[in-house]
Amino acid sequence: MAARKPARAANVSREELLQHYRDMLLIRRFEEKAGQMYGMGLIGGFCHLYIGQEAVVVGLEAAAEDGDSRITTYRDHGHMLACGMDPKGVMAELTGREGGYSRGKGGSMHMFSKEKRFYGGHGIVGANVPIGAGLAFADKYNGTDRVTFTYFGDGAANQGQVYETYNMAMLWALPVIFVIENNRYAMGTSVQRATKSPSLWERGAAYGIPGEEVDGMDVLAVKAAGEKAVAHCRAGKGPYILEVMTYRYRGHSMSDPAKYRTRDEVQKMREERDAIEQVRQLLLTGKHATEEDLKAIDRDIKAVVNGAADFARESPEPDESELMTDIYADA
Ligand SMILES: Cc1ncc(C[n+]2csc(CCOP(=O)(O)OP(=O)(O)O)c2C)c(N)n1
Ligand SMILES: [Mg+2]
Repeated sequence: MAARKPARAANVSREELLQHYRDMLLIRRFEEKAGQMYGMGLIGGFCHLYIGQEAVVVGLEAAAEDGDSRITTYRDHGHMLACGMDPKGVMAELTGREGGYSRGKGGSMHMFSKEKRFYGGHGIVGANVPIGAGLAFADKYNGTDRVTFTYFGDGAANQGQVYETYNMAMLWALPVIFVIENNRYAMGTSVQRATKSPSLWERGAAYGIPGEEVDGMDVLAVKAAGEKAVAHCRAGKGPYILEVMTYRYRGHSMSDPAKYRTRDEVQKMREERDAIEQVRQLLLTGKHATEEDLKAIDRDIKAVVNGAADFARESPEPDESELMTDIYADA
């Protein structure tokens, strides 16, 4: 990936940089806390952390507007925080408590918010992609100019249903942005081992869908690409593909033997490409903030995350009477 071009930062306001910094840091600190709570046995089942990929969802949410929809995979905590869902409700769901977004019955991979138009949280690889196109279909059918962000991974990009969806999305000019979060690995299989056509966004050409590759460790580049994609969709031109090149620092899930990559590789990405550190440097070198200011932000965010963890611990487990509720929608 190319090094940051300093010119890009010149047009960005102090407030915007600080907002990106806060939003990315909230995800990182939240995920670190979730990792700790998993280790303590307070979170059970599957738990896929988003650490390293923060700039993807923060940059794209900065390009979204109220009323737009988002849908993603099991690696979903960052998406929920970035679209403004309450960290308390997310953490309480991770711990299986009544105060969680799915009242403690969904867990890490199954949370939703009608208010924020966040449609989950899906455990089956690729399965959220056609649902995302369906959301866009509904928006178009209802005559709105809303856009749906449909996130999936590099591994999911080899799923057949993705291509059936591409075909229909282009045929019907659906306002959907397909966001491929290319973190270089599926569960443990590198992109190079899984495919001979590693440029994943270019596969859209077979269906006439435009797209581009984006540096996913540069939140400003992600936002700029997101704005372009949103404008394309809102103008009624149909779908757009963003292949966002990113990296996850932690294992695929909390149980990952990590034999498929070296520690050096992870360390190098953290040291040289970290998205939060890049914004931190822009804030400091541009004299937008001092080390003290940034420490204060970190303290504030840690307080929010600790508050979420306390709320989760104190929230009761769902009552037995909830066992058969929320299975079917009310007619
Ligand atoms: C249909 C299906 N096949 C296999 C799995 C097991 N599985 C869960 S995540 C995953 C890897 C997906 O990798 P990628 O799409 O790159 O997303 P990432 O985890 O890197 O975010 C696999 C194979 C699954 N959940 N669903
Ligand atoms: Mg992946």
